[in-house]
Amino acid sequence: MKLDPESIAEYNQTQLEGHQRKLSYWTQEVAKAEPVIQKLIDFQIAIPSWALGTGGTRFGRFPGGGEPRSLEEKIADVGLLHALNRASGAISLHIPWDIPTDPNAIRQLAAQHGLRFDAVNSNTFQDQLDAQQSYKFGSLQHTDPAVRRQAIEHNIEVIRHGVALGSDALTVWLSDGSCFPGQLNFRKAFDRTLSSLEEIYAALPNDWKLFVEYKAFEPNFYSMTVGDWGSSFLYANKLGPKAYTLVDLGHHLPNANIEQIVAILLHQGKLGGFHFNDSKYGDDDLTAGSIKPYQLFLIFTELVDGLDARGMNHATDLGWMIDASHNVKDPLEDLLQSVEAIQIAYAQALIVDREALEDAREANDPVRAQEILQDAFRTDVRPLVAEARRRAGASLNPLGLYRQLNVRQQLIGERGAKTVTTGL
Ligand code: RM4
Ligand code: MN
Ligand code: MN
Repeated sequence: MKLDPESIAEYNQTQLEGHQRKLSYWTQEVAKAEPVIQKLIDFQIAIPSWALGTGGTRFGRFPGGGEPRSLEEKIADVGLLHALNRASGAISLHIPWDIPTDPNAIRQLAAQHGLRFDAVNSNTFQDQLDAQQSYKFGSLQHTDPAVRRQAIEHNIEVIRHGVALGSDALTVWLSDGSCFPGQLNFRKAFDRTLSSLEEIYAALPNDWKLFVEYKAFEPNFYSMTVGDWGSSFLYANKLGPKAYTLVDLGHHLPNANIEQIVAILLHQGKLGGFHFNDSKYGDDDLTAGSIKPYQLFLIFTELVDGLDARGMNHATDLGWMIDASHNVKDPLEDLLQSVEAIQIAYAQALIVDREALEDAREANDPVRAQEILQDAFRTDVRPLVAEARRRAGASLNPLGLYRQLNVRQQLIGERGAKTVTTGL
């Protein structure tokens, strides 16, 4: 379904009075508010094509109905999100879950929805039906050169698809590792992975980036060959200037200080991209900001600080993407919530009094430093986020409009109640 711009305007009219009342505090803080609103308008968060359906767990899957059955319908869903919030202007494809058979037509369709193609993702963590070689014991690290060759060729193929779509980055997430002590020679696994990555890197177009994503555990439970930011950083450094580390929030061991990791990677010019989600335990892939909103804010505080220190453009110099899987929520509602949580954390990070914070740090005053951070975190920036949406032509309250229009019911009407989308 396509959202009629009229319905957004009508809905906003019904919300306008309340919105303006909440915004009135900020009208006195124009100098502070205006740049934040503009940054929010510019900031776009990519939606992964595999997050538009119900993921489920290894125990079961409970599809919700009206889920996209094709790449075209996935693009339509992201288009719908973008029409509602004007902040989801990009889509990220996973190959081979979503192979564009007619890239030009797909590109045009995306452009009609105001979408561009974000990083493309390779998949060497599953065996495809027609595959000659198996990834059971790894892909780029594999002891058998024939398996490594297949995985390298697949990544190069993914780059080709990305080029055809106008994407400019490849994300490599490897499930490679081992489940038992003794199973793997760590040094050989490292060297093989590096030389495989080198071949993929050599196939990158000049203006492309390669994102090396790490993950602490799962599906391998004893060791992961790219298991933490240190190893990802090492690969990225050895590969060269087009290679970067990608941080997925759910890929750390419990209590890891992600904001510090982000700060150092950015400081070293090696932070490339982000996968947003939230978790209580591990790679839970829950809605961003649903469990640890303060952590999300602290991460954004480091991001804004680090980006500014390097004179980088917040909106375009890093890859921003949601990486989530939905078990019990309507995926589109979940994604709307995630985008909003990210925008709120970003806006709060933008209003931190950096000069005062730096003074407090230099004076070794942790009390004042905490007050400054929490002052920003406890400020209700939602009117600013809503105002950015209104100015961009989006809904003042995307979730409210989504429910009012019964979008899911309409999608079920169009696509059926029993639909299963490709992906996780
Ligand atoms: C992995 C990782 C990757 C994502 C796959 C589907 O855990 O987060 O980024 O592509 O899941
Ligand atoms: Mn990820
Ligand atoms: Mn993950």
